[in-house]
Parts: sequence; structure tokens; C-alpha cells
Amino acid sequence: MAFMTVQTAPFDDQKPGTSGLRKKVKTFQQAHYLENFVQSTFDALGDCHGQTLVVGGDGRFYNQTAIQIILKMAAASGFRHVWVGQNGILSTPAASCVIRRYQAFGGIILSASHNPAGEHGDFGIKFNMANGGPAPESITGAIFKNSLSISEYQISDSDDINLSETGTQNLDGMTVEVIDAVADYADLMAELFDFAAIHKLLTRGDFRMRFDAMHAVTGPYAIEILEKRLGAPEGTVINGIPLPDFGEGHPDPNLTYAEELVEEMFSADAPDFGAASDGDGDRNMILGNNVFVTPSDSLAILAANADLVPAYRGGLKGVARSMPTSQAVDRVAAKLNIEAHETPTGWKFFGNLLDADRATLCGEESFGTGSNHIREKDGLWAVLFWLNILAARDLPVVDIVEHHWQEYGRNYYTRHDYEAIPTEQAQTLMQHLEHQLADLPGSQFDGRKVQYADNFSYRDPVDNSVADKQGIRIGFEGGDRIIYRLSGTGTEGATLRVYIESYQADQNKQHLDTQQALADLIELAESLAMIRDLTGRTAPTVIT
Ligand code: VG1
Ligand code: CO
Repeated sequence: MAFMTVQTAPFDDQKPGTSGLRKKVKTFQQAHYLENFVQSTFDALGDCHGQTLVVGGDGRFYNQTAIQIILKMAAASGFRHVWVGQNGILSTPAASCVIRRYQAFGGIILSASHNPAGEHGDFGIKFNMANGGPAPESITGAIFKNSLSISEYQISDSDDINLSETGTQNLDGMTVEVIDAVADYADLMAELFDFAAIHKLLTRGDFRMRFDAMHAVTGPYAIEILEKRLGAPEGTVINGIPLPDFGEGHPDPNLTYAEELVEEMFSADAPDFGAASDGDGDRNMILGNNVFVTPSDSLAILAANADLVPAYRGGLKGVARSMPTSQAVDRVAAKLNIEAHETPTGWKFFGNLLDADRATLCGEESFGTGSNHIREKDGLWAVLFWLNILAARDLPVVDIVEHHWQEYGRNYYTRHDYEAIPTEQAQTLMQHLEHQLADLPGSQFDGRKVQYADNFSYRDPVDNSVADKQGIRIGFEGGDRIIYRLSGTGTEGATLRVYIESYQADQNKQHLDTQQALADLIELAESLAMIRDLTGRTAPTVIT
């Protein structure tokens, strides 16, 4: 066995997006493509000699092939020790948990999250730091820079590692530890939540729940935690077997893609509680009997009820939400008298706030919620948090939501996505909006006065780094907002996301259909951006 130096040439498209590098599987299958990115990553980290690395992925097509390559490259770059999930599996939150537990130097997570999988689907790779969180922009920028000038990489020519059994193996002097993918994560959940109370709720006979793992990575985690440790009846978890093509589904837990669960939860004989997770296990959707909880409301409700959960009983240090996420949680923070932070989209921006203990709970409108227990958003964690609240309060989901609105008011909220728009059209649309920003403040639309209009810029309060051009915001007096940004996770053309929010304090007006309640703002969002004229689209592809 020996280390080899392989000559290569740069690819010009390896700039990490909102959450790592995502491309079609076919792109990753090109000779040297993955290797270039991995070498560029190791080089951006500095000296890797003697260090410990964590490797795992969401189990999609190409996962195991990529892991074998990464292990051989890690050995050639001097890593001493690698922890890898059995069969190459680690959900994103479990990877973050393992990095922290074993005090690793960092981890490589292979996932394209909710993007479709399979040979013709997407693949992805990202690096997480020693704190367990996604690499900050300073590192992703360095990776991209390296990828543009790379001329060679190092790799071992040794045989593949057997990933199917736990235990220790040797790869050219590097120790590979194949670990149970679920155990450490499940133990951490048991430390955070009142498992005894949740066990009682799930076994008392009159409470039914359903969890849809959507044939993605969360199945084994949900079965172990909900059915084995917490006593929920077998069959509580549906679509629990991870498949390399996610059963040809689209494991994005929302009202459009989680059809099977949504149908059951909105039926006459619906369970009391329903939840789903995404491809890599970091997203969550929360449903009650005939009710859907928006992710923004869910974050606010978790914050308002945090004292019911053992891990957060001491109080929250602060909360953080991505800029397009509704402002519902800000009202809870104001009442609790704690800091509320507004960050750009993407979990990497929460890392410093969590490390500095300035935020305890974080969330995004895109079905992501998490806390300082790890440094990623965490789907099952959110589900367990809700179960803990339901066990403690003994109320239906709908009552918990409505009581929350009564106390804090309701932030009507929707996101309209226009997928796969030709990139040039999307850029023209954003420029057209940008040109209007200077003139908008003070303008009136249907009795709404524009208070501010800008392209969001964020200065991290911990390290003072600045992230510019993070989305166009049009804010009205009273708190209503329209936000536009282009997705940084797609692999085909551009995806325009339009986020619309309106606050309603009047209890008599809190029970409207969301799209109806927001109809005039939706129309205004369309006309300001001229979506129809500039893209030819008459309706969004997906509404959440
Ligand atoms: C989307 C979401 C963002 C999330 C990101 C990664 O990014 O909007 O909130 O952090 O996906 O989530 P974008 O740039 O497409 O809007 V996941 O579950 O893909 O790791
Ligand atoms: Co995800």
C-alpha cells in the first residue's frame, strides 16, 4: 500500500452554496471531480496530520463510493483517525453530534438534503468544523479558491474499507472506526428531553402519532428513538427504510411533498400528532390533527415553551432566526427579555452565536429548527421537543398554536418558490428589484407604507465578518414584509424564493386561510418584481 500523487486540472464550478457543494450525480462522477473538492477542502484546513475526522452521509446513491475515496484521501493527507457511520450513514445532526462527542477536527457530510436522489439525481458534500457546524464563509471561500488552481491530489491505493460492520480497521496507517450511526445521537436526545413523560404519552393508548421518514436517512433514528426507546407502537414510523433513491420521492417535509402523511393528518380519523423529516434528517414538519404548524410559528412556540424541557429549563440565552423567517419568535424573545438575532439564510451563520452562548434556539422558515445541543438544524430534535411540550401541557396541537397566537398575535406567512428559471432571467429580475430600492421607502401601496427597502447585509456580532447581498427586503410600517432571494442549493437554473409575512394581533382575524390573508401582499410582490413579465411564470412551483 502506498500514497500516490495524482495530476489533475481545476473545475470552475466548485463554489459551495448555502449548504456545501451540490451537483448532479453525473457531475460528481467525472474523473477527479470529488477528489479535487476534497483536496481543496483539506488544503483550506491547514495541517491535517494526526487529526481526527468524521465521515458520513444520507445514504443516497454514490454515498459509499464517495466515502471510500474520502477515506483514502484522508489517510494520504495524514489524518490519524476517522469515525465513519455504519454503511456510510450519518444524518446531518448525528454527524454534528459525533464530531462534538469525539472532539474531532471536523467532518465531511455527504448529502444533497431534500434534493431528489438516485443515479440521475443530486449529490452533495460539505465540511463541518470542530464545533460540529458548517464551515464558515472564510473556509468555504478558501476551498473555492483552492479548487480554481489545484494541480494534484494525494490518495492511498489501498483496498476499500468494509463499512457494513462496526469495529476498527486500518487504512495505510490510519485507524478507521466504523460506528453505530444511531446510538450517540439517541443518547444525546435522551439527555435533553423528558423521555419518561414522552414514554407515558406515547403508551397511554389515547394518543396517536405518525412519523414519515420519507425513505431517507431518519428512518433508523426514528425507529430507535420513537418506537424502541419511547414505546410508540411499531408502525408509528412510516417509509422508515432508507433507499439510495429515496423511493424516487422528494424527501422535503412540506405540505406538497409529504403527501402520504398530509393526507392522513387531514383525514377524519387523523392521529394527534404527525411529523416528517428530510433527506439528511435536519428538517422537520410538524402537524396536529387537521392542523399544520408553520416552521416560523414552530420556532416561536418552542421558545415560548422551552421551560418545559429539562435541557432548557435554566432559560434561553437568546434566539436566532434567518432573515426570511417570520418575526414570530422576536415577540417571544421580547417577552422573555432575551436577545433576538437575524442572520442570513443557512445554518453556518448560527455557529458563532451558539458558540458564544448568545443564542440557545435557532430556526429557519425552511423547516429547520435546532439548538445549542449540536451545530446543525435537527429534525428529530424538533419532533421530540414538540412531544415533550404535548406531554407536559396535555393539550391538542391546535390549542397550543391558537393559545400562542392569542398571546403574541399571528404572523401570517408563506413562501412562493419559482423553480428552474433560466439563470439570466432570474438575475434580470433581481437587478430590476435592486434598482427600485432607493426610491421605495416612503411609497404607499394599498395603505401600506414602505419603511425600508434594501439588500440584506449581516455583520456577525461575534467575529465582525460581513455577509452582503443576502436577499432583498421590503419592510412596511407595522412589520409586514416581502423578501426575495435566489436559492443557493439548487442544481438546475435558478430558484426564486419570495417570502411574504403579515402580522395580525386581532384574535377575530387569526383564522383566515394563509393565502387569502396575504392575497394583497402576494399580488404586490408579483407586481413589484414583475415575475410574470420577466419569467413567463404565472404561478409558483411550490407554495409552503
Ligand atoms: C435552503 C433553505 C435554507 C437552508 C438550506 C439548507 O437554502 O432555504 O434555509 O438552510 O436550504 O437546508 P436555499 O439557498 O436553497 O434557499 V438543507 O435541509 O438542504 O441542508
Ligand atoms: Co436537509
